[in-house]
Amino acid sequence: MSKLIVLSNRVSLPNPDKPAAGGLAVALQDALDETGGIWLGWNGEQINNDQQAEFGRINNKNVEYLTCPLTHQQYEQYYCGFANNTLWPAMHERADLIECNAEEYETYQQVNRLFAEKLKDIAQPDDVIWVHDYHFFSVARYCRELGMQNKIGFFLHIPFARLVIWRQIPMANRLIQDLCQYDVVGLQTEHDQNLCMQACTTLLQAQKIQQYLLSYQKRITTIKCYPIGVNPDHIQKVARQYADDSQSVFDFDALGKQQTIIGVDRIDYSKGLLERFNAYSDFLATYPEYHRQVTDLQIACPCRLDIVAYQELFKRLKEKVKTINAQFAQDDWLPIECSHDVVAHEALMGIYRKSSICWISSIRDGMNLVAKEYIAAQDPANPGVLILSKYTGAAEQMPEAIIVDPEDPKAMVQALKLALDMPQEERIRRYQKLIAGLKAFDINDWRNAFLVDLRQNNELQNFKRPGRDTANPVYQLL
Ligand code: ADQ
Repeated sequence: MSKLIVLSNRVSLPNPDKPAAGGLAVALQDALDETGGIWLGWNGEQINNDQQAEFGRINNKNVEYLTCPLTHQQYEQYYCGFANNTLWPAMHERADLIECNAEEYETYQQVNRLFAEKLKDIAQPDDVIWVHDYHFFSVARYCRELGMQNKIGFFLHIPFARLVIWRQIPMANRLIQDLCQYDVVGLQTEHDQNLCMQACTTLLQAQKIQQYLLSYQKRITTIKCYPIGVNPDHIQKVARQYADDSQSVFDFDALGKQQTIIGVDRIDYSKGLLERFNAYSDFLATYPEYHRQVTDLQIACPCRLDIVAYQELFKRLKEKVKTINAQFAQDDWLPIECSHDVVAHEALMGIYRKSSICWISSIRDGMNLVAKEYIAAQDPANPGVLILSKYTGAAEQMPEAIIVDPEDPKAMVQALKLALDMPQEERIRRYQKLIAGLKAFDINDWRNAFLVDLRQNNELQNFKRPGRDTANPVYQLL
């Protein structure tokens, strides 16, 4: 059987000394383990610009992990620059934060080429390559230039930008052309799938030949949504085990009979953390009868702190928490408890189970796995309530959550009130639909659906394009 090669910016190394890996890392490791495989990417370290990057190798079971450092310049211009200061804000509708710089784009291309060259070194002709996320729009182009005919798939974990945003990026056409060098481009939602198809047909005049198929130059690319999921059975089991974890970052016993709201986010402007804290503050001001009856528990991990927008957000967030606590705290009650720690996956599942409400307020979000993890972790007999931003990919699949517009402060306050007051019967009714949805398409289904389409794309490449030979049997199936 051909092996699977995964490329992602960061590689999740199996490490018994670190907090347990989340569902995505486990699902990819399982897929690699099944067929034998390689996971390739950056090791998180930096070297001097004049040093030569060398790949390190770790073997675990059937999987080989190949990682290398980036030079300081690559880190600044590829990672902090074009990936996170151009593409990330573009995809998350923050046109005001897009910085577009030709030199950073060149370095982004250089890093994409570097990983393509490594792929060329390690891949056999029948190996299947799965590239992850916005750091690597152009890898397939370089692989093709190096003569590789392998099946190469791309999954975008974040939203796809609208045309009006792409038009603000001078190198948009080039990037979309590069995307068409993949055999399968996977998106999180139908909405993203449509935006991606539209960008290809409008910017490149590529031809849509069937619901999911695009023809551009000599290649047929599948453009299709594969909504990422979680492993609900596993989460249910560990959440039960860890619900009474005495090592938890929050002391639930000390909170007594209070209701609790959990929020788990990287500190990123796409997550709407300030909008949520503002709404919580409005709620406490409007409904004083809830003081001492509810506590907001926030796990907010800082990230990308070498980027100014992230440093500023972290600062503003800490100030906001301080202000709300100073305004409303009473002797034995703190309205917000906030932790900036990385929490082990199992412990986090236990925290979800103990929390009455999970409040997700992203301004834009590819999927939002926290929403799915929270539901999977609930006690079926007494489940909590999910408040979910309409701007998450998860909202497309979880309509039984309380769906809210995080940019509408009044709607946010009312959503919280509704969640706090929701009777048990109604919570159970919503939970049953939500958990059935999670089980119907879990993380393994996501991975398998993508890989099946990627492997099958083989047959599509051989069929003749419309207008030439419509008698071709494969064409007639389309
Ligand atoms: P993220 O933006 O990181 O992911 P999300 O989908 O919520 O967002 O995933 C975060 C994951 O990290 C969850 O599994 C969560 O449990 C975990 N996590 C968060 N904070 C943590 C902490 N402090 N300690 C331990 N674990 C923590 C990107 C996209 C999303 C998309 C995912 C997956 O931005 O839209 O859903 O990829 O495709």
